[in-house]
Amino acid sequence: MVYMEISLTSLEQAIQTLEQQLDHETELDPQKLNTKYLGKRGLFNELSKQIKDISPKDRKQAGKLLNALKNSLQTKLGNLQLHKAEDWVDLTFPGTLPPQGHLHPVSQAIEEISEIFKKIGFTRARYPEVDWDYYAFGSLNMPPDHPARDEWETFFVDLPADKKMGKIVLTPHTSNGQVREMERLKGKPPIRMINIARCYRRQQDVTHTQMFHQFEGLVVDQGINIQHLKGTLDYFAKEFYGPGTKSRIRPFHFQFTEPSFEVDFSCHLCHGTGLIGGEKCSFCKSGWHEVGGAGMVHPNVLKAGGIDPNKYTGFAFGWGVERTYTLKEGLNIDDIRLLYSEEMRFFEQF
Ligand code: FA5
Repeated sequence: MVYMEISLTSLEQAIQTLEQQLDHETELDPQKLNTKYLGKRGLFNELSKQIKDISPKDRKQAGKLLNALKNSLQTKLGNLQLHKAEDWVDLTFPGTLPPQGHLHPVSQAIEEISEIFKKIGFTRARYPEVDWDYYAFGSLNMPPDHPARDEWETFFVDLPADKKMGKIVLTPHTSNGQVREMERLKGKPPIRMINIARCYRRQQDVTHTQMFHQFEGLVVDQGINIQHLKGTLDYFAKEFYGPGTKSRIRPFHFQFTEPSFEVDFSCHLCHGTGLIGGEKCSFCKSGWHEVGGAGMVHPNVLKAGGIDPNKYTGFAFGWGVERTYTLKEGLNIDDIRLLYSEEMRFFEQF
């Protein structure tokens, strides 16, 4: 066979030239560079074809040289790509925003609830969350040792009782603010209070936590009646849950209101019918969700606050913030304990 023999030396020179060419390369696009040097029809493959023109005795050495060249090209091109990626700044590219936190969903709910009541003239109040038995129970028409205290699964602070005020408790409801608000106004209505605070009870399951929040409304003035209470409930239902929502009151018993009610709001899924496509609504089961209690302020409570029950009447309500909030359309929170977990994937959704 006749062929133009190429010496090992000239192959070495060609290899050196190719390496130098890459060292002084002006092309910037990493992909184009790769194709130019290592592509199917690239410079390396062109050079490798010369191996067939090398004398058989030198071919093994020529193969080694070409392999070393390939490794060197790959390394240099790899480094070049990294380098180019670091250097490359697109000034028109939008910046990366730092991660941003937000208010806890319960704080968001408290803000929204406060705003809704502010629009109809309620003033936000805060009263102690660690308070005397007197404000949590005694002043609310529950004489000492009245068994109704048990209904609230109360945490009692292990300290001696005060003669007049009784023991210290972690307030199990925001109703402790009722007589405190009457005292603040020195027994002189009108009162339109919304008291939002933490409450504590010895309870824990999917709808109960040991620490939770309630919001307590109290209105006292001349001529206040159940219609004012019902109007307020309807107003809140529409503002918080949407225009189609209705409220309902059912007879109940609390020591501090007479008459007393449980308050329900219509379910947003079945619109109060209890049925979806002929089947029982799986969210509410009955068309309604209970959120808390309400009633007309008991005359004994008005008296405890220094208000004349023959002249003034009032209504009060107290609902769980978590309970009220988790019933909002689209939230679908079936375990309120999640609100007090450390599950960031849950909180990032709000
Ligand atoms: C009361 O606490 C009364 N003080 C409400 C009231 C105020 C009635 C003014 C009349 C006038 P009740 O124990 O039902 O009532 O609690 C009211 C609401 O608080 C419940 O419906 C629920 O929404 C919420 N709640 C009670 N316990 C817990 C708990 N452990 N975890 C979360 N929410 C709770």
